[in-house]
Amino acid sequence: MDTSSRILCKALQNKIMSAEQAAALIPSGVNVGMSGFTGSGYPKSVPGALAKRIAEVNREGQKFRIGVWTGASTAPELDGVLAEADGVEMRLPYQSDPTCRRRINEGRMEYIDIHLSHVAQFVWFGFLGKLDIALVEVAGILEDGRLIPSSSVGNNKTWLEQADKVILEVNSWQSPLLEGMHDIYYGTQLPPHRMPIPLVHPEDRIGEKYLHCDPEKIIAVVETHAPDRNSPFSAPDENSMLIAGHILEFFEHEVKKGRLPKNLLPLQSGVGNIANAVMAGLNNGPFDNLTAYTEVLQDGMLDMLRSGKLAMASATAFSLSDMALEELNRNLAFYRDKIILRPQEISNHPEVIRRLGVIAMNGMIEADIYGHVNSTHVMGSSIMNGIGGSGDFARNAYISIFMTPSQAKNGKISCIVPIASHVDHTEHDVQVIVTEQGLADLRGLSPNQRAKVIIENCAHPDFRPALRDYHRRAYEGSMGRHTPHLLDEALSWHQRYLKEGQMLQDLQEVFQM
Ligand code: 0RQ
Repeated sequence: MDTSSRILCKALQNKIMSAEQAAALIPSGVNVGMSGFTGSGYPKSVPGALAKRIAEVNREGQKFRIGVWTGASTAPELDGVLAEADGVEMRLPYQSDPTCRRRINEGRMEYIDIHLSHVAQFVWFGFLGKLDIALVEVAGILEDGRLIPSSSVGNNKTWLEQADKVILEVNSWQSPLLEGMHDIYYGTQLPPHRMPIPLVHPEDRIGEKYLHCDPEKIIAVVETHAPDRNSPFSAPDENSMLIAGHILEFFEHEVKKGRLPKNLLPLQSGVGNIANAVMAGLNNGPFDNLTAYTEVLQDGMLDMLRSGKLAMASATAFSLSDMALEELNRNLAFYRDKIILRPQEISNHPEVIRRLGVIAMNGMIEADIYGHVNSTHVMGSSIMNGIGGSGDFARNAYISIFMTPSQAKNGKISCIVPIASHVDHTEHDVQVIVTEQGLADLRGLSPNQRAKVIIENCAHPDFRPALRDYHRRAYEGSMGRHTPHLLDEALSWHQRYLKEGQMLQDLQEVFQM
């Protein structure tokens, strides 16, 4: 397809230029708000051209660095190349790129890990400093200058409104049928003028189909034809299927008790193996007419839309494997009226999540025996990805579920620990913990009651005796018995791993230290 047919606005046609020319308009020291959310809708060509320029300047001994703000994680063509060129001074609000992770853990890149729903308002409030340039992928530009959003919305509305200058990438690889799938809400105000978000069902449309941008701010338009990053799909492993089984059993129990309706409540699910296994379980399970109010739409949800189990899904981005992406694009006419893509401040909005009664299901690194959850840091200090949207959903959900295999690193590390080495979700935001061993329903339990259920239902049998022994001795020996701890000993649990040579090597492999 002729790429220029995507740029219908005459006034912008003389701004069309190459990625290299557009990258030359980005100086050192600026903050750039880029599109992109879990590998979809990120700019495909300007970051690469910019990274080349940065690497050249840095080789000459100068320091060329920018701030990179996005929706969430992106792809090697954005995070990877810029990190490799050592061109990122500050990264926010979420990443999952190996090179980026290494730079952050080496102390060579600053990183602020932020609740995804907070980013837009933090920029509006000015908490993060000035946003100089927006670099946003779109699927097309209408005659009147309105923009057809791409396969993710993320923070694009805010970037386009707040940045002084705008660079657009128009990607003709994105299906033209994306037009009309988005719902961009322009009604958010700052306090004290803020009004309720008028969204009461996941399928409600409260905004517009297009993004707006002042044409005067647009300094470059770059044409691209490149696919989104695909997350490789691996068939669910045994542990994931066991975890999914426990969750389905729990849902059936809750329906019987009258605490969940027969079609459950809107589902939020993280990405990855376990999330896909839960969706596969639901696809073959007894619940019909389900809905999703989530951040990312992954393979499992697409299968459920196809089978009809899932009536509709609201998200801010796609996060699909190769195969699923092909299926989506081939049959977009079928999917388009069942999917709504919104800005992440709405997909992750605490008010809406609370109102809808979302069931939140997220992965974790470890949980402690009292129910505090660590989603982000290995051994308390090395960042893995970030909190992402897990906090937006966990705190405000009707039921907040965290899931992990009971052990990591071939059974050397227990994911149930005496004290979490870093806390992202406190005991107050965690209602259910699930491992392949079983499910701990923590609702209505005190810390000591929770400890018993978590150890007996979720910890691996190899680690249960040590955890029971710790809890018993802490109860006997600590100053207070409400949440008993022997702090020196609790913290040395993680320290012990780091002292074992092989263990340290295993972890170094993960973090490429
Ligand atoms: O490393 O692959 O080298 O073995 O961590 O662990 O079990 O594959 O799990 O991919 O689901 O990721 C919390 C990171 C889990 C993710 C986290 C090692 C383990 C493995 C990955 P290897 P798994 P997952 C929606 C919501 C925060 C953001 C979020 C995450 C690697 O779910 O980033 O929820 N969550 N967003 O071996 C040492 C432990 C370990 C450990 C696991 N206790 N100690 N290493 N690992 N547990 C999406 C968005 O917000 C965009």
